[in-house]
Amino acid sequence: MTKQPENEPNKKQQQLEDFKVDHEGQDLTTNQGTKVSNTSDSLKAGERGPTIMEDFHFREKVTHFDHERIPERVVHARGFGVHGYFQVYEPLTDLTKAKFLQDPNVKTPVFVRFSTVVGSRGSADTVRDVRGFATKFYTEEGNFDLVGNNMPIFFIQDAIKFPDLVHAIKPEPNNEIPQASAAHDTFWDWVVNNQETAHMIMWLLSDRGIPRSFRMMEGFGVHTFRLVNSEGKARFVKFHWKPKLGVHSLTWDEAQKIAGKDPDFNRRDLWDAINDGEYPEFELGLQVIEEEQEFDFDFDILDATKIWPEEQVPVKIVGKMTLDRNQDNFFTETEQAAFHLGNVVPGIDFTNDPLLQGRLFSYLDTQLLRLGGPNFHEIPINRPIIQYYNNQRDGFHRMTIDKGKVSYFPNSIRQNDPTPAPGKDGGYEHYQEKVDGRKVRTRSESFNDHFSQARLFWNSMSPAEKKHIIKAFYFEVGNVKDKKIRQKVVDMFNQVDHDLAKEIAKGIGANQPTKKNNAAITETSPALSQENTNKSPETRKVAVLVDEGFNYNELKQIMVACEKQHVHLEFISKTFSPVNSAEGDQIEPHKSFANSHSVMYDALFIPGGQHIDMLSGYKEAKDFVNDTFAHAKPIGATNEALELLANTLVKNIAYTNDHTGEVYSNLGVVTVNDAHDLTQFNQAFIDAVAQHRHWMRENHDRKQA
Ligand code: HDD
Repeated sequence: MTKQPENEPNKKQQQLEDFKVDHEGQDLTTNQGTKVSNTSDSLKAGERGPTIMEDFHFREKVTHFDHERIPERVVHARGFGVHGYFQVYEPLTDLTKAKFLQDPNVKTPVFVRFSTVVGSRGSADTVRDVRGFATKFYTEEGNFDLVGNNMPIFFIQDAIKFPDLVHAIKPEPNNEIPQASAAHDTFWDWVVNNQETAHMIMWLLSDRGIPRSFRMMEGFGVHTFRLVNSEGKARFVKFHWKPKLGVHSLTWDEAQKIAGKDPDFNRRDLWDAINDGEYPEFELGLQVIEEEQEFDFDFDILDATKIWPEEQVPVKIVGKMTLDRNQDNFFTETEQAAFHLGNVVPGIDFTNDPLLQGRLFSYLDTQLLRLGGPNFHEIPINRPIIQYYNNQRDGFHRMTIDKGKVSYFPNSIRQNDPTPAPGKDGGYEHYQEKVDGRKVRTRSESFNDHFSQARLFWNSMSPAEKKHIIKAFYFEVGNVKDKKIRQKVVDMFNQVDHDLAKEIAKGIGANQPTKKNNAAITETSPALSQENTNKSPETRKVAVLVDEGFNYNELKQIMVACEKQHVHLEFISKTFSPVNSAEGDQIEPHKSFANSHSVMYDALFIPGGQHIDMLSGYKEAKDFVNDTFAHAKPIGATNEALELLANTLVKNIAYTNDHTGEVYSNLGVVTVNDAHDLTQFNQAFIDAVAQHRHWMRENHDRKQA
């Protein structure tokens, strides 16, 4: 990942500057600008008397407070926004006339809002859910919003089902339980009655449903869009965001624990990375299908429950987005951001995907309630970087002062201005797709295969990923009280894979399914497995356990090695008091055991030294090792620290204890004994960190330490 001081103001940032207010060094005033002499005592008739109506400051302050909240988003309520910019690698003139995709020197400002879907605004980040990945490009031709998710497909094929889906998946209406992730009885009842969900359920119950970081997940536009070039030639396209850091996830046990220990885990991670100058980068990828090839596939390219397997339709990487700036104010930026699929620029167009068509209605509609009227495009975060001109007027909170008496078209008083621009002058002209049909409430038969791609996904998973999916079924469906629904889940997924269904049945107390013909898919799509993702140690967080008498020489060596590769170390001790090494050097712990836990880190390192005697006596230190081990994360231990491992789960696998000074690395546990120069050890440990998880260890995590 490149580290670049790219904080130069871009056009969107310059525009936002005009709205920013710095309160430092200022006297307190009312909203009318009148200075206030006392804001802690209301105006009373006598020291112990009643508060009086005349207190305009009291009334203004409390009234404003009473009205501080707006409705949260009906879905994707919990989100976090960041700023950045996008640059195309080379002109895409052949594919599209969209201006922001022509010039590699142009940096188009973007605002990205990442979100969970089901939970309310105050819920936890690490629940099992789809993640929203919405990008607003502030282009010179107006705003383009790519409102996607971290999964390339969706639950349903037609937008008219969306209210049913959301009612089923949100907390059950009688008691608002469960919070934040999919409801149990209602959701699974809905799933078994809507078998088009099969493919999406496989994604949701896979590791993709619990990302390690917003920086480490893919983004997808999901629908099939159109790109249109200046000659009017159109092609079908799917948009992808590929994170430079690769796609990585938490384990389910971690995700649940983090939800309690640090509910802000994903937003904090993003905020910290940007503040530290480690700007997340995502490459934009395009899958393109020629119009003539529309019917060449064994799936319908307009069906949003289907991927275009990357092996069949390669993803062409065309540009990069860099997220380099945190917001100044959560409400005015993240909360007031309004995304809409209908925000497109010339050169980007729609298709007849019925899910896409319905979304085109919903996004504008929902903002009218959420943001209180039709002028939400004037809110700073939503404004395009170019001025808009039209005859729309008035409404709540209108801020633009439109001059003149004309607000209609056509007009002769102002010679028709503002005048519609033809396509050649940049006016948006919809692609003239020929359509002809009867009005019918039916679905195309080509949308009927719900299981082939669900099976392709299953086939493509590594053994560890398959195991995680099965366990996710145990948790999610195991919580369904209605046994009939549980049985129907088994029968439904029997159509994806018989062995999968047998495993599900075992875990949820359902009858074993009878063997049926599964979807006849034997292929795999390697791009679907996270095992094949980019692996790098950069920006990973390593917990280092220290106490009085640790070996500073060892710590120093690992600090230098990790810094070179952008791996972060955090020192954790019993308390926050400075800790002395045997050599007399002092370090300050970043965290104490009370405010840290292994689930907040990607790896663990324990340096040698006399401190091991003390650490061995702490339950928290042992828990750190055991949990890190159980979650298949790297563990490094040098010299005396090996003694600590002997009483933990690590003893279930082979690690060195001999005195040869040789580095030993087994299933992500990296150890060395009798070594002073740790060069070799450090490299082996950082390599283990780059691997992220050592899943084979999951076979060893049951035996008691
Ligand atoms: Fe949606 C928000 C993504 C289907 C109706 N959606 C919303 C957001 C994302 C998505 C990322 C949050 C935007 C933000 O950060 O403010 N939605 C998707 C994807 C879908 C999808 C990838 C399928 C491919 N959505 C979908 C359908 C409908 C909606 C079918 C309605 C028919 N979505 C909404 C909404 C929301 C929304 C109600 C709630 C808040 C908002 O729009 O601004 O209009």
